[in-house]
Order: sequence, then C-alpha cells, then structure tokens
Amino acid sequence: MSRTKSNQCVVERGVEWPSVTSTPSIPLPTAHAFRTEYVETTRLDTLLKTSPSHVLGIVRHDRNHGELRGAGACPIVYLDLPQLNGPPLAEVWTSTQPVTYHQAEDIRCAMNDEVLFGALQVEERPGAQLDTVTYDAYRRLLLQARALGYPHLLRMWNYFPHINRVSNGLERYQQFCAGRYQALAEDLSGFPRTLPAATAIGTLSGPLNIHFLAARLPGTHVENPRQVRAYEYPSLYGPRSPSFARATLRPSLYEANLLISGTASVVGHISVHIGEPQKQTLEILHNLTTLITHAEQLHGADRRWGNGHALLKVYIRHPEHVPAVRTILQERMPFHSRVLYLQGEMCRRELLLEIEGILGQESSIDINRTVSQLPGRHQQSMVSQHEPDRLKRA
Ligand code: 3EB
Repeated sequence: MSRTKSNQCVVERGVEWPSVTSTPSIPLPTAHAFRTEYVETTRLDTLLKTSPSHVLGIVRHDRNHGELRGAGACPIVYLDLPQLNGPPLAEVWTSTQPVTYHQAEDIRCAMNDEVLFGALQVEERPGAQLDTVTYDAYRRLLLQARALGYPHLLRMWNYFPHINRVSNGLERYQQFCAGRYQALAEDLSGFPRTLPAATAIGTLSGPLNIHFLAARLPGTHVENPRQVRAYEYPSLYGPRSPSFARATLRPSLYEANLLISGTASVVGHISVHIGEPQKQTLEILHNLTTLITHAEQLHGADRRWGNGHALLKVYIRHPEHVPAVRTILQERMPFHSRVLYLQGEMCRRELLLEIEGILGQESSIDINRTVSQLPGRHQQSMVSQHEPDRLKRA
C-alpha cells in the first residue's frame, strides 16, 4: 500500500489498495460514454482545441474566470465555490464517442449515444420565489431531456446562494425542495423510486445553477442502509422532502459508474456530531463505505474498484476545517481517488462538510471466469473486499 502525502499537491491520491486478485485480466477497449477528470484551468484552451467534439461539459469553480476560447456550444458551468486547495481546477466531462450539442432557451446540452450532460442557470429576479424558479427550471429540463431522447435522470447538481437564509418564512433550501418535489412528482415517471442521485450546495453568489446527467437507458438508484431515504424524510426538515437517491449506478458495456450523492454526517435522518468536523468526516466515510458495499451486494461483487478511478468533491463550510478533514481523508480514504476541496454551504446549518463522488471502473475480462459468467456489466463490484473491514476500524 502506498500513500501520497502531498501537502502542496492539489489533487491528491488517497490510499492505494493492493490489487485484490492476482488473476490476469484482458483489458477491453477503453471506450466510454463519459469520464470526468480534474484539469488545471490553464490547460482548458488546449484541451478544447485538441478534442473539440469529445467534451460533454466543463464545471469551473472560479468566480473570476476569463472567457474560454474554442468552447463553442459546449456547456460550461461556473460556480462560486472557492477552491480550497492548489491551482484552479475544472471538472471536465469527456466522451470517446462524438458529442453533439443542442441549446433550447437557456438549457445547454451535450449528447452522445448514451448520455446527455445538460446545464442551465436561472437568475432569481427580485420578488421571485425560489420554489417557483426551481419548479420552472425542473419542468423545462425534464421536458428537454425527454424530447432529446434521454428521459432517465442519473444525477443532478443544484447550486444557489444563501441556502440557509430564511425568506418568506421558509429556509431557501426548503423552498428549493418544494419546487423540485413539485416538478418531479408531476413529471418524473416512476417517482419517487426513479429519483436520481443529487447534490444541493449553497454557493457564495450567483444564479440557481443546475447541471445534470441523463441517459437513454435507466440507471439503478441505490439507497444507504444507514440512512432514511431522503424522499421519506419527516416533515421536520421542510414541507416537501428532498427528492434524491443516495447513488445511481450506471452499468454499460465497457465500464460502470457509481454516481454518489452529496453525503453528509446524517444517520437515519438525524445530523450527528454537531460542531465536530473530524467526527463528521469519519461518519461520512462510514456512510460512503456502507453505501458502496450495499451497491456491491445488490449488483454483484466481481469487480475491483480499488484500481478504478474515483473523483471526489469535498464541500466545506468553513475553510479553516480543511486541514483536519484532509488529514483524515488522506489516512482513511478507502479507494484511489482525486479530491477537490471547495468552499460551500450545506443544506442544514449544522452540517460542516459533504462529500460526493464519481467512481468508475473499466471492464476487464477475468480469464478465470467463463464467458457465460460475464454478463458482468450488471454485476460489478464497487470496492475492493478490504475496504469494509478497514472502515469498521475508522
Ligand atoms: C442529506 O443527507 C444531506 O437536496 O439534493 C445531500 C445531497 C443533501 C443532496 C439534495 C441534500 C441533497 O440530507 C443533504
């Protein structure tokens, strides 16, 4: 096992697990519908120039950005979530399949044969209610995704400022939840079981900023046995429950992805370890491991996520908590991962951080398995077998 102690390094690798099996594998072609990577923003111009039709989208975390040349119709998301470690990084979504772009009104979409990456920003006009603004945005994005042939939502990201501020007698997060619930309950087929994984984070400024991943084929939504389903939270947290699943699994021919929602120090439906960033971090790791293990149990355990790729985003309310959180993650992160730290506000005042992630695993044919055992694409393990034990000690 090797660990990189890279205190200056921006994107850091977590603990690397040794390969669990010693069985040789035959790698399949690395075709993928999407992959995400953190790229230094100074490299974006070059990237867009060299692979213009293979970029699905870009998520930037810098407030003072210059215009990107060569971006054309590619959806670019700008979030005022100051990065807390190292040189500015953008999250870049690429595809090995050619990408086509579509813009209708303010919804910008990039599509390939399997998935659609979409983004929209809606200014909140003075006097407008956030629930109405959210309802309208969700209505339109659902309509658009369906019209383009991608009716299945896999993952939603929601950002807006002053998430904990009360206006008109209701916290803005609760207003947001009400609008989102209304639109999805009316229009998402199979609601609430088909709800996608999601993030909702408060930015320091900006419009209501939503981006999402939708697909031609449905994903599998996964819940966390340690947590109450968010869409079944009691009304204590707001008149309408938060509409999301804890994770979405997307299996495909050459790869599998687990899209993990913003995960907080919530057990059951209760926020735990109030005022204690270290303990919240450990609780989140416990939640993540439980979720990943659960996904593995549901969908088969013949995969090694230990040498797959994982991108994590850690949202932190108070920048001064970064060193403590980072020390824990460097020591205990159960898989090989790149971690980006951003300053943002969680939807409950007492939550100090939240971690989301995208795990990816390329298929590889295990030559000890027969071909008949290989429909494998639906039976992919989420983590190396070592991780649950390790995290139990956490
Ligand atoms: C929680 O577990 C923490 O409203 O979309 C995490 C991820 C949270 C997504 C959302 C909220 C959302 O309830 C909060």
